[in-house]
Amino acid sequence: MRHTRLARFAQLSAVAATVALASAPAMAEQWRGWNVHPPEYPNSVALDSFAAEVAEKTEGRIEPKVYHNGVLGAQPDAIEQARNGALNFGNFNMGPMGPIVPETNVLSLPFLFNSEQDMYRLMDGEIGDKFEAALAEKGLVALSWFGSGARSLYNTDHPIETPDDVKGLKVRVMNNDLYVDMIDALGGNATPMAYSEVYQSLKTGVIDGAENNFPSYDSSGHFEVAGFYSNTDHLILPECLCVSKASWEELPEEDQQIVREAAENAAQEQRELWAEGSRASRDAVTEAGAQINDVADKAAFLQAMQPVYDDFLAQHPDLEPLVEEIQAAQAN
Ligand code: BDP
Repeated sequence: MRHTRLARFAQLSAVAATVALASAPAMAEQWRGWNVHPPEYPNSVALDSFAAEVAEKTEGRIEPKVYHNGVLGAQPDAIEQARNGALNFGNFNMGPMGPIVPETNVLSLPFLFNSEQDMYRLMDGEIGDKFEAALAEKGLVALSWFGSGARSLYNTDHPIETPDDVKGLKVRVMNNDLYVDMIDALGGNATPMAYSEVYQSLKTGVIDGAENNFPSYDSSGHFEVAGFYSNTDHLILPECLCVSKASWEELPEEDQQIVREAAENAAQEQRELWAEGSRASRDAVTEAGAQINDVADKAAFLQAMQPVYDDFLAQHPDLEPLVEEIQAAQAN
């Protein structure tokens, strides 16, 4: 008797569970996103907008969360994690992407783009499509392009006016051999290092300088420990809002469309915030006592860095047409 009642109870529970499952909304996908910057940084604000738009328009089917401040690890590791699906998305710079997606090294050739506007125009067009295809082959879907201004050199104790002023300086670079070659070409010693370690290394004299744009120089606090910023503008590097291909391929087409549109809107917002944020950061660091030195002869730096092009193209002749295409698209 007892057994029969229990069996009946079990049967009913099973029915109830099935009904509950059928009527509950599909389980939300929790997406984890990597970001190296603090929450108020232009990229971070745009990434949060991306997350909010995706959650809203998919009615909670995808719930992205952005982890700011690099808490999910250093960029090269985060790129690997996004490739293998351990992370769902991230805002990645094309500098540390080079060792993983060789084609993107083209973007790290110094003075490749004449201006941020040229970079945006070309990355938004067919040239950008070629980089997207290369990234996709390595497991990353680049949905839109963010800007990161122009990177310039900064150091602890003197303005840099000519390539000679870099001689003997220990300069931190992002993880990419091309940047080691770039600093070598100026007579300095390059040290590839994680972004999170640069402040302390400048402070303790492990390095004498680094290179970055104004918003990063400002938000990282590097201006406090390396007060001479010299506008060499040697790198205009795009960044992607990239989704892991593994996560992307699981999405129905309707959701892919939503995610793509949200990424495009985020890029629009980031570019606007970037223009404002760059000016504000420049003012803030100046106010705080950093000395900004407008380099009069940037061509001297381009000339000194020419061996980087020659060596790169000697090693990757297959990428020469792409370099030439980018250069030709900016000739006026
Ligand atoms: C910032 C980039 C970030 C890099 C950082 C760096 O936005 O992706 O990690 O520079 O220098 O400008 O490592």
